Amino acid sequence: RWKKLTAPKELTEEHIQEEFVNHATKTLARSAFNMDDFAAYQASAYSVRDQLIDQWNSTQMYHTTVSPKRVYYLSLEFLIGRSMDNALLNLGIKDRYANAIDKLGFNMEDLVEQETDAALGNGGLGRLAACFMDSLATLDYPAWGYGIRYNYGIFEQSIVDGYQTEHPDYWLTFGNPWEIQRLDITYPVAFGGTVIRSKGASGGFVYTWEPTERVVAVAHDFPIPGFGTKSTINIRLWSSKPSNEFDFASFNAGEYEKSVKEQTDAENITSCLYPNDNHYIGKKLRLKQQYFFVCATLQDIIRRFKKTGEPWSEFPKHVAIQLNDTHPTIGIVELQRILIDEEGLDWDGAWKIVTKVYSYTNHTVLPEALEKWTVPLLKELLPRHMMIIFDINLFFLQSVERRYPGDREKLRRMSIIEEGVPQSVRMAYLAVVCCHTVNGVAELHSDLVQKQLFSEFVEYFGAGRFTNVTNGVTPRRWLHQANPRLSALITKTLKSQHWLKDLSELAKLKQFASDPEFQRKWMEIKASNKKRLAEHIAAHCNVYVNPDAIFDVQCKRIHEYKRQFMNILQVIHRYEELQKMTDEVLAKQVPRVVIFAGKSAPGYYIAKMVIKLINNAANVINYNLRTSKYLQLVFIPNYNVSLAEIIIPASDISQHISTAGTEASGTSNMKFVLNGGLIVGTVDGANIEIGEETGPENIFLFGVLTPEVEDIRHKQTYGTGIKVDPKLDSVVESIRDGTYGQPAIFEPLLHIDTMRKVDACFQNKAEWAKKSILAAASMGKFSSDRSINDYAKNIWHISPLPPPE
Ligand code: 26Y
Repeated sequence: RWKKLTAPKELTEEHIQEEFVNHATKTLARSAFNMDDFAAYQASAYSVRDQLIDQWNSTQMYHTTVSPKRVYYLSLEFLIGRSMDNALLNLGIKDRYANAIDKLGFNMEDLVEQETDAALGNGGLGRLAACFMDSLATLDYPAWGYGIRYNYGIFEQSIVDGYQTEHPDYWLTFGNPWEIQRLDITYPVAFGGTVIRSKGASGGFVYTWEPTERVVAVAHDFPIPGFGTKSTINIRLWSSKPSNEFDFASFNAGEYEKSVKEQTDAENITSCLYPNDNHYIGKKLRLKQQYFFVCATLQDIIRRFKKTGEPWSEFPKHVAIQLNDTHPTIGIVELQRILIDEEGLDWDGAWKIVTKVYSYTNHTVLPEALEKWTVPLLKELLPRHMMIIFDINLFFLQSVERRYPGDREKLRRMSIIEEGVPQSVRMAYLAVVCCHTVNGVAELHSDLVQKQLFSEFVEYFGAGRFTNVTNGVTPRRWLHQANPRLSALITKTLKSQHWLKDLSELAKLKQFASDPEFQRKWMEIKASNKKRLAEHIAAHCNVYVNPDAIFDVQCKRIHEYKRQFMNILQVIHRYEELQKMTDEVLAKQVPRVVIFAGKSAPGYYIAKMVIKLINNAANVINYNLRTSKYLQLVFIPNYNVSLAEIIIPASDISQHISTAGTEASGTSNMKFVLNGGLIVGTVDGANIEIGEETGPENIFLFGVLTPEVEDIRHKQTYGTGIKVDPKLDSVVESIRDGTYGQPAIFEPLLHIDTMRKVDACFQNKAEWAKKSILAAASMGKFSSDRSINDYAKNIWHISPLPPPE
């Protein structure tokens, strides 16, 4: 009877309309006379959610019966963006929905626009986690994402008088149809207090942690549908709430105010996402967030494992845990603690299990981004964990000492504890010592991780512990959804949609790269995407950009190492050159629209000044009536996933110009090329591998290689500034051609040169179209499906488990 009642009904247009009306009238309590686009969006969303829940339930039920090895992806950030369009496309029901809704008087494209982004991440690392979840579902892997359900996502940015201003992103105001609150799935989480050591029954010591603060974690499930499969996996995000037991105690003691404060303190833990990207700030609340979510997550994982009835030794056969950077690293210590203090294993038994379960992805080599919690703070919040970290370090250093007797300096350098006042814990070293595998996110980056960041650990543990998994992006969101017309053209040309499941099939487009008819269609789609972006810019920046110009884009977090400053200098230089031109020469210039977007961390002064400079320059450049035909400049406010979906399909070129060796990978570079944009970039991160795939003729790489950077920094210290003065033209020329050695500190000049090359190329329309097609057709490697298969095979050792039909 249950089976019969829960069997999915055929999803006809009529059924969709029934469900829509049902949710409008019952879930939302609206009448037909009171349905605006937002209500219609909500009604559609709730009915799509029902579809997701059906698939989710059968996927989970099936996984429970098979009990395979699962991967758990732990991340402080999931930058999901909108869900409706993505769910409709992945479930393959978008057309049916659009038709059904159309007949009720609504336009699906308008409804999709009503959704607020789930912006629970800063940038690359958070968006990567979201792409990985899409691939895990699409490839039928048994997988879970775990993280925090922040009440406030990354702040909203507006530009006031040229300056960035921040506004809170309370994204849950009107409820959230894309989550299922699980009031029944809760776990206690404790902080603070002391540890009591006593003699155990078998003679050894036992440790009892008596915490002073208790909160509760409540699960919220975000179903993630795969594309072209029934597999629907889950991101489980935890929300904190006060624990009743505890506040009763204060309440009964007559301390009403105290108990209310404890309530709000508890809820504060999951209030907001820290808006720093690649910059560590040692805030106590952030450490609480980290422990809060891994503590709840491990209880959930262990509960699931215990259902198998198998002994602890079998745990690693059921569980792989991936740490998205060091942010969830305290989870390693938590598992060791649970196994020893709660499950009664001895140290070695617990250690064997822990080290078979965890693996760690490093996303940056920038020293200022590496987490180092101070020992006093860790002791205060997590006294038992601090003891365990000291023990892990002790055993580790003892074995280093055995290998390198008497080398005190080596012990100091490799110690998980950094000496100083106060001492601190190097979280990356802790992760390297405890994980079976450590990976970087692009070939060059993984190389630097091994040679620069962890070189002594590579020597000590062997190179086998270290590997590379080059990042990728999901072609479902970043081509099929963001660029529906290009997706349709590709499907029509390849006579199948299968490329969306196997992106390497894009290579078959290469045979059409010189076909004038295909080029025309390809470039017409680019032109219409540019028009769409131009409309957005008109609405949000009050600038009417020339859609026939080269659209030259740099959108990403504002950071010194990403060198937006160098880019804006190049733009100002270009503007000044235009001023000197006669009308005749001016008329021959290739028009250009330069587009910046991106958020700065609220406390990052220099980055904020770069935003101000861009906006000030825009105010001069755009109002010069003589030259604005040839050069326009805009800063589009509030860069987020939804805006990226408009900008990326509309770019002719995009800039990825970090100092060599600083950008671990970059992932938007992949998205731009996938959409037929060309890269202007340095020899850094994934740019290198993208260039290998496209061939050097279809990417504009410039600048020096990583090993030269150090050398140059040194020279720069003793060198003098350079002036771009016409009188020095010949001098500059000789610098450029290398007469005085590597032209490294003159990268701004090389950047200017590269932009000239772009102008020249753009004038040959057919050649440009060919480059655009060939580059996009070479992007097979950069599907996150390939990344996930790499992880599954080489690190997690898990297999796909497609649900039975
Ligand atoms: C410690 C804390 C404040 C912190 C918070 C966020 C540290 C780092 C981050 C975020 C880092 C990040 O987004 N890194 C980016 O990861 C991408 C995915 O691997 C890379 O493509 C990109 O190059 C890298 O900067």
